[in-house]
Amino acid sequence: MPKDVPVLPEFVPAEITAKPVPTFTYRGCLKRELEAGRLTQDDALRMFRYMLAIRCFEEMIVTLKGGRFAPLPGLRFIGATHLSIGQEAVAVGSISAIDAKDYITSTHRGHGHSVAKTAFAMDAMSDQELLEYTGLPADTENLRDQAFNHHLYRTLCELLGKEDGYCHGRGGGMHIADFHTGHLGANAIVGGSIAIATGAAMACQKLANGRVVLCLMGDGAANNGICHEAFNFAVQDQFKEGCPVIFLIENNQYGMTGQSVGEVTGVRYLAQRGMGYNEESMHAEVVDGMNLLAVRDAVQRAAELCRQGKGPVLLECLTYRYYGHSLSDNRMSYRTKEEENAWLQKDPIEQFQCELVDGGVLTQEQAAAEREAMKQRVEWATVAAANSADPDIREITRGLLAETTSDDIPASLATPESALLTPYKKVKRDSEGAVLYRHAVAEAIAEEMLRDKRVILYGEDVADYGGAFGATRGLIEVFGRERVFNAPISEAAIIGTGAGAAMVGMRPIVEIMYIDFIFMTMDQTGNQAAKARYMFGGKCSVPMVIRTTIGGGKGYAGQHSQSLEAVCTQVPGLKVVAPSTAYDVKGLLKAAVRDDNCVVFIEHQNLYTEKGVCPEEEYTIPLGQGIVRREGTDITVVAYSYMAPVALQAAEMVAGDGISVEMIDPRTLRPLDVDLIAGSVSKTGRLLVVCQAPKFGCFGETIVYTTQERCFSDMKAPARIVAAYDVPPPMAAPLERENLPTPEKVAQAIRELCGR
Ligand SMILES: Cc1ncc(C[n+]2csc(CCOP(=O)(O)OP(=O)(O)O)c2C)c(N)n1
Ligand SMILES: [Mg+2]
Repeated sequence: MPKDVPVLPEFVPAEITAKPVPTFTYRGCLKRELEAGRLTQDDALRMFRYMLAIRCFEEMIVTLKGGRFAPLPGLRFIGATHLSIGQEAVAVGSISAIDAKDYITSTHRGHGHSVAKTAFAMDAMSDQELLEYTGLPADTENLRDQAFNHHLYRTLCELLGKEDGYCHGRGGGMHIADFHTGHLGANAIVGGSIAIATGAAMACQKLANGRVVLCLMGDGAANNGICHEAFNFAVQDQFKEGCPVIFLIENNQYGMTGQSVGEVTGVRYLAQRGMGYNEESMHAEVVDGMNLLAVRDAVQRAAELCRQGKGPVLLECLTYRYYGHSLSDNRMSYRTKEEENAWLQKDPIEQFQCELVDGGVLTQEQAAAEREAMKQRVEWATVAAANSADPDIREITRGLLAETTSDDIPASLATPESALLTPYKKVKRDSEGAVLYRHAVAEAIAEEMLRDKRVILYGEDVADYGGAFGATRGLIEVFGRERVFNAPISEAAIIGTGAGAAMVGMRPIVEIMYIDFIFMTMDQTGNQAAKARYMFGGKCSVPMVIRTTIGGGKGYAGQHSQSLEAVCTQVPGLKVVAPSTAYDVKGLLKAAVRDDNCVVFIEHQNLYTEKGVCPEEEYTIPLGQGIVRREGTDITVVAYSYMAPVALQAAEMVAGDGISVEMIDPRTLRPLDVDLIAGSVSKTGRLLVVCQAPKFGCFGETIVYTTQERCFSDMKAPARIVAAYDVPPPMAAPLERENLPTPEKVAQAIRELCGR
């Protein structure tokens, strides 16, 4: 399909201009907001209380860190202490301005975001919903007050690593999340959630659920590569309805100690950067982040733009953290008392208290009583949390992987025929019923997209071109650009947005053209997509398939021929699949799409043009089940992906020497079918693993170790691995030939192991 916009050689002299970025435009005050009916006294009081809650919460951590909380004399807080005292107006102002159903992503300095998000979400619940959500008894008096106390308790439990914590103590303060109330997670990787927020927003737009995503991020995060990738991803012209994400830079002037202005950036305001991304300068604005009402006003307008299909929006809220980066930081080594005092004069809570008094909502005495009451609530919650149960150590693995799939979904989720641009036709079989491996890939994707409209496909060049290897050719003609689209060359954002979209209800298939580029994504793959479920206490699923390819033998050398599967199998939380036949690639890919976990699906470039029998009928192959490709009695040879046919050829070669090879293709690397392999090795007494990766640390080592652990006493010889040299893949044909396992090399190893 040709592109919508032709690119012609038009060279017109002119100047590039950008939409200006307004700064500090808010001129309102509480009194006027109340008079205009934009706020009620009750709203104002609640916002004041939530700011107080955040401050008291953070002050309690200071006390606990010093071991000075009298009711708990032995308790010393362990874990990170990134406090947001001074920044309360940003958390409360911004979250008060979005709907309870909207999402947020947060940062390592996110206690305030967590306190505010769930508090506002609880305010929007009915009594019945609140009872169900909190688990409080039905006859609870002052339910709303008690529910808020309960929320403080659960937040403190998470910080103290307790079972009652929002993430059951798996995440702690830096990875707190509450998916039930739209909190998609704090993130201890600076910038780690910017693409997740973008993907969640893309999903909201595609699911047409009217929600927006508020991405809270630091000024330091704005300098991380993923920020650029995510900003560009969000502004793409092809998202015609806009991407409803508000990037809110909570600029507290410093990273850890590096200062944004005058040191580690070249701009006065980070919001200026919006000018580089689209014609609207991302609707960027600079906001007084010490003024709750200014933040609220800006975020309300931003959310409105997002809901009108005009997102994304970039807001920079200027604020200040009164403490250091953490409690171990000597902040006076990089800033002055004068600077701190200047910001203290702008204290968000003091400012808002004055507004409350001016607006007739509270008297000074009542405000003081509110402060004392909140302090006591936090103290109560702290004692209760400290005395609550630790997680059970026998349940250390709980929550890592989802046990569920989307096998049984209602027919209403199927793609209606009317939504297809052209009717879908199955791949033509040859007289034996065989198709190319790459056609089996496309067929699996098409079938799953038909079956479930939440499945989308994107990656570099996957649309019109069909991917670098033609494996997705033809899909855009059927499903259109809404569901099959080219991504920018932003590998990290491809995975990060996929993870975000998956967290809020889509089932993305994303493509990383060569596995070599997975290194570009390792935070998003290894720290985000893989870990989210466990860190967040088993409360979210990331049903995403990362399709990628391995290769070798084509002279593409060090950065386009690697076999990096072990980089992925090392990370708990990922499933890894590496099929070797057309039949398997279809059945396994369909199962991977339905799996509720993040699956790295490794296709082999050399196999794309191999044919194999592949029924048109519906079938899936369960992840984690290997297959015996050839039965034998003398030795077990384990090989996957392209090494499987290599090993089978070797088995043929040694058959002439009277050696009977049992060849196993595990198909899924994680979880590995150890039962099948160990059962075979118990029978044959010998194990050889063939791997295309460099030998040291290759996945073959894992196969060897886990097998020997099971059946060492049955083994007649030490296990062996035939793998590549411990070098990056070389280009020169003789070197590359020497580097890769061949049937001859495998046959030789088999003979040696069998003493022939
Ligand atoms: C990718 C990454 N690099 C470095 C760190 C260490 N680190 C933790 S917080 C932080 C500062 C982040 O600054 P900013 O984004 O402005 O957030 P703030 O701490 O000011 O809230 C750094 C460098 C990290 N956690 N992740
Ligand atoms: Mg900062």
